Amino acid sequence: MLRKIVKYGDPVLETVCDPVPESEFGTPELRSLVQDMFETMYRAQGIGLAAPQIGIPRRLTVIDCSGGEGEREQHVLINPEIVFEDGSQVGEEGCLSIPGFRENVKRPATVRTRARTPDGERIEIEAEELLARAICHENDHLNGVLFLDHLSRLKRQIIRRKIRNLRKRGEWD
Ligand code: GNR
Ligand code: NI
Repeated sequence: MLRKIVKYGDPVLETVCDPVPESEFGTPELRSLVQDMFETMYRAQGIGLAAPQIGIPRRLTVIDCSGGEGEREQHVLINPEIVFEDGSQVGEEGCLSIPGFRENVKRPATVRTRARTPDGERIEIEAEELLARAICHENDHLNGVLFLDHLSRLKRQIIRRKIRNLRKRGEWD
């Protein structure tokens, strides 16, 4: 089922999300939520999606950076923690909840994340480049943090003003 992606301005995007409780691992409800998130992400041509972006304040993200060519490379990270970071990379970042805006953001070059799968298995993934960036971006969403929060005050103010104007013209939400 396709879900609606909430846009910047909705308070759910600035909420610290709650962990998925132990009792939900392995349930059909959790499995179908994950499927809905992939469907919604692929339809919107995103490389990641966090549950708060569909209005659900839970610590759950899906990622696929494979770019549509060849094999899909699906990652589901539930209650993730970043346990190691090293180096840095700067690259363009966007967000499905802030459509039309892209800015350079500094992120670690390498990250290691520890998380649970929908079945409750414990996994660890070490990532670099775009996958490392996506993991950081999605992890931020679970803490109510957006890529705008990594920009200079000036850049953030300019984007906020543009969004205010879009909203006035009824072109935002
Ligand atoms: O689709 C997305 N592209 C992207 C590009 C660079 C860094 C992070 C991302 S994630 C974003 C989808 C999204 O908003 N996920 O929360
Ligand atoms: Ni995002």
